[in-house]
Amino acid sequence: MDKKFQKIRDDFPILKQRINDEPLVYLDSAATSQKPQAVIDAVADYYQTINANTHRSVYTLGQQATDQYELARKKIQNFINAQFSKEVIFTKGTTDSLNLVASSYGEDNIQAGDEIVITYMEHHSNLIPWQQLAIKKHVVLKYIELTSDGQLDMTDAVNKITDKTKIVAVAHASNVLGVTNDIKKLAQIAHSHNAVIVVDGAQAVPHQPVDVQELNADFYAFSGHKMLSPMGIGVLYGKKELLEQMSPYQFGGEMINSVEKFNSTWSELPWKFEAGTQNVSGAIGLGKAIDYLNNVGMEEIAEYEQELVDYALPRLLNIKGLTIYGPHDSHNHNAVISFNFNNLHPHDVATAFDMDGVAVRAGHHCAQPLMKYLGVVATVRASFYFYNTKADVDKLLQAIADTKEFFRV
Ligand code: 7TS
Repeated sequence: MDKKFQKIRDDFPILKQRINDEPLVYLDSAATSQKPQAVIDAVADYYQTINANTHRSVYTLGQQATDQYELARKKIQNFINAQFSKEVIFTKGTTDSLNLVASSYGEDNIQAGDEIVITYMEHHSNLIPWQQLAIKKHVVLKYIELTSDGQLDMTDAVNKITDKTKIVAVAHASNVLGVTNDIKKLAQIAHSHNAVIVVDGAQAVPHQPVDVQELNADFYAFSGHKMLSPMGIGVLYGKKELLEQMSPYQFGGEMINSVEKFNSTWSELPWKFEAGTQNVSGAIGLGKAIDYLNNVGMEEIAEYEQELVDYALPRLLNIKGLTIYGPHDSHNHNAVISFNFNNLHPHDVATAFDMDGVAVRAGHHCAQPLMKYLGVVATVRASFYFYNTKADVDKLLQAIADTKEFFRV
């Protein structure tokens, strides 16, 4: 499998660069993925050949832009197996999608006495919208605990989700712990109490096949830029019957049916939630990214990334003075690996790695309550995608050895 994936690197022009006179080893795909030439070309081609505003022009370019934009929606529908294309709302990204649900569904359906349940492993974008809604509505926000190895404590989930719960908001995959959560099971628990489940899929959709109907997610959010496409485009999937009863999130052009002086009516799904000029080139880029991912195969991507983790994790665990957060068993660990070593500050570690051309993220990873829960201020995080190789893992191991030598630890 390594050979096929080795060749894939040629499709990503940025990976050919040298950083500090070393070949670039990009290990920050959890923050954003790199883009293949096909996606870069699709965006350029859009601007060179069919750029026009969508849904408002009868002339040829306007029609072509609209067709391509709506084709991208269809590709996303198939990619996540949504039942209807109108269940796919274009947004700016995961953060925007989750704010949409909190502002619209949350505002309309939460009342005093209700509870919202999230987890300790949430990214701020699946935490603050619920925290602020809870403050505004005077409702209780509950956190599902983690087990000692950083997995979601499903026994605690059963205890925390009750008949008072109206919304369960949970990451499909953590951006820190390398953990993938059992969304199907959590959805069952939520639904048995008549709560809806909102899933943050930012770290899952790029890496594994996702079927929103199989998961039975009520809402599912993800970002294009973490799955090969441009920044500023993302998706909110929502079940049709929920989206239909929800109020618009933003008001303005394109989202209306008719506007009178003192009242207005709204457009149908999905356009009710797409106010103003949309990121058409981004949507087309995301469509192209999905073509690319489908061509490689999501099952194969998942298997290959597992191979990388199986290779990396035991080697990292072998390093004296290095602490890994999240499960130590590689079969329970996805391609996000967070660690600290020898009391070195993560920023110093990441700066030292950069001297070797190795790009990793250091910080709280927009998960401050999780950092507190783990008892750390920050971690170093290496995150892999299918354009990484075992040679990249070896470079990471070398960077760790060099850093230890540099700081004499
Ligand atoms: N949810 C998770 C689990 C994430 O990892 C991220 C981004 C988001 C939501 C927000 O996505 P956005 O596209 O709206 O910004 N995570 C990271 C990260 O871990 N480092 O940089 C961005």
